[in-house]
Amino acid sequence: MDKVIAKNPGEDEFIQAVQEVVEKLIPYVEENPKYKAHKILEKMVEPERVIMFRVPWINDQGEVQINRGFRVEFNSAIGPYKGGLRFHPSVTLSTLKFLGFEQVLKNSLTTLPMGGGKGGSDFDPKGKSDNEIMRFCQSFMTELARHIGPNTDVPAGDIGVGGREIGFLFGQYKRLRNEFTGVLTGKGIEWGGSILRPEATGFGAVYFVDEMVKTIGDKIAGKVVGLSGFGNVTWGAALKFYELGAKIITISGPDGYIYDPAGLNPEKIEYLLELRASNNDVVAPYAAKFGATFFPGKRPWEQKMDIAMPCAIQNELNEADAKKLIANGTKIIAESSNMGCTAEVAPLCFEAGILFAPGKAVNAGGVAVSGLEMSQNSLRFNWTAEEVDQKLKRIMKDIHDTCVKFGTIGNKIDYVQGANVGGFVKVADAMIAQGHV
Ligand code: 2IT
Repeated sequence: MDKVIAKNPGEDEFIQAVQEVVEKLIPYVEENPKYKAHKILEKMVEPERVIMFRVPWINDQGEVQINRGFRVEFNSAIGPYKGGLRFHPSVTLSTLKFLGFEQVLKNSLTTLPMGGGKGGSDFDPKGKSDNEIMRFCQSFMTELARHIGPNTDVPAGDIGVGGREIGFLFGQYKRLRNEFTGVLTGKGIEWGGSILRPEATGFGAVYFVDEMVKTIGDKIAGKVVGLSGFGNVTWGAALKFYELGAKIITISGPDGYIYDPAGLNPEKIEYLLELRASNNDVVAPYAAKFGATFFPGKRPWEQKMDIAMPCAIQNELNEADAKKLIANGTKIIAESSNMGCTAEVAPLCFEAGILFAPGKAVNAGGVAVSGLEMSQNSLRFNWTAEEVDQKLKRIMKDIHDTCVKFGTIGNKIDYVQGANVGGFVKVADAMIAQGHV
């Protein structure tokens, strides 16, 4: 860790992500000296390649704008680099290195042959017109195109990158290369996308939580659920929680959170899509429309809930929030955003005897269905919703089984240890088999 801190100065998020993983891996590596002999941990914390580039574009007023673009190609031991693109003003190299590092282990957990990577830009989509978004995406892809490909690196969406952006990015790649390939996932259904990819992260997270509640002899029906965010992940999770009979009482945005004691219903859940499409990054209008309460500048974790699921961004649930949740009787905290909780939260939950699961396990359904989209593109064939859903369920159950296998300590499950060790083994063994590269 001293070396990682010295080599990556100021990269707090990356250091946090590495620390959480390494703490859980060291005992395992000590028991299995081959990993130490091959310096696998030291290799894994160094990305295979980092690409950083200028993204110039012209706004609707005719002014030149300059953003910074990135792609971190972290690890290709078990497949092409795979992972999303994040467009958000908070994006730095540290953000994308933490996300890329997490993605390596997450993708390994899915059981599919995907390496790990992440990319994006500090571009802020808030308030931008469709034409501005298109010009930005075209400029971004003009550089990115030379580094990616269906057998090399396959990006997808993340915060700020949804179906519209993937469309603009795909169009520009196809125009530059004159190739119609599965170079991106999250494509529209009519042009190579997989059915259920938009729902997959949220659905997968709920399937995972369903496995978690079973371990305590309980079920999702009747549970009170607090979600944060109002984007793609929150939408998918809300749909599935509602279908399974849970009551969803909160959503949130950068402006504050909504408390809706009556619970979200399909009409309210569909309204999230409208809020997102407005490009304003606010949830306040929900309160006026549906007669709920808006708490400006606050986070949902002060409400009483059985299941808390952060679905927005990293470090959005901290130690004080977790203490409040535990005192209020919360039984499960399941990260659906990547590293949704600060470092103190997982150990606190373990001590208190409530279940905590990390993002790399809980939210892996998104990239898993991206993997299924890649398979369908290679087959030049489309699976039905039932086929994709069944495979997604199977994968989430497998990930849960892996967490139990590697994370059981006495009569408790340490999902953080289970996910980290379970994700690590396959990548580490592949790295050893492929020699010092
Ligand atoms: O964090 C994630 O796993 C994603 N944003 C999805 C990545 C993907 O390649 O589908």
